[in-house]
Amino acid sequence: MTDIERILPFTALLHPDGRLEPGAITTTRLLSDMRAHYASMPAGRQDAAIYRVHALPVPETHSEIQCSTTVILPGTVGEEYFMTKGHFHQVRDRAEVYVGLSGEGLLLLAAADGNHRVEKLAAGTVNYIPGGWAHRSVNTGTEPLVFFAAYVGDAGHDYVTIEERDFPVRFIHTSDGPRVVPNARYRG
Ligand code: PAN
Ligand code: ZN
Repeated sequence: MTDIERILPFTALLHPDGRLEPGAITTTRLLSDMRAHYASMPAGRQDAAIYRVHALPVPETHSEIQCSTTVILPGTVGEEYFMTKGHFHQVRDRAEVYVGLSGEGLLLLAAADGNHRVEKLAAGTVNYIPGGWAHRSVNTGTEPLVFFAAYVGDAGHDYVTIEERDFPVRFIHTSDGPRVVPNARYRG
């Protein structure tokens, strides 16, 4: 018999605020964790929370499905919205599905060849993220943006490529709503 890490069936509760219980592992990303990602960083507020990820503990194998929620708080850093770091999956061809639960935002997808797409991510949306597309989510609203994510268990996260190359566009807060602008720091 092969030695495959197995788990038993389980049921978790998804709270309206995005927390998953019981057993989820929560990661909080602070402004100080986002240095590589914003065009300008304010001097203060380094310990301000930008987003949280609540992940159910599932083995990181290709036969399981990772399940997590993300809660991005409303706010801006300079003229840019609160957002996730963004990543490629370490195993590039691994796909993912996002289900929007509450709030209003955008999902930025970028392929290695520079092709990019901006999709709506909000209460009721279902986003399919094919393998090979880096993804970042952005809260453009005034409430927390909450979404559920399910992805192939061994996908892993490559943050380094995004830190080095960034995304082709950025999202600027204006009085007329979000504006998509080219990202001068993009190294595609
Ligand atoms: C999501 C993300 C989550 C946080 O669960 O991991 O929204 O974004 P970063 O990982 O870019 O910080 C997902 O896409 N998992 O694969
Ligand atoms: Zn992902």
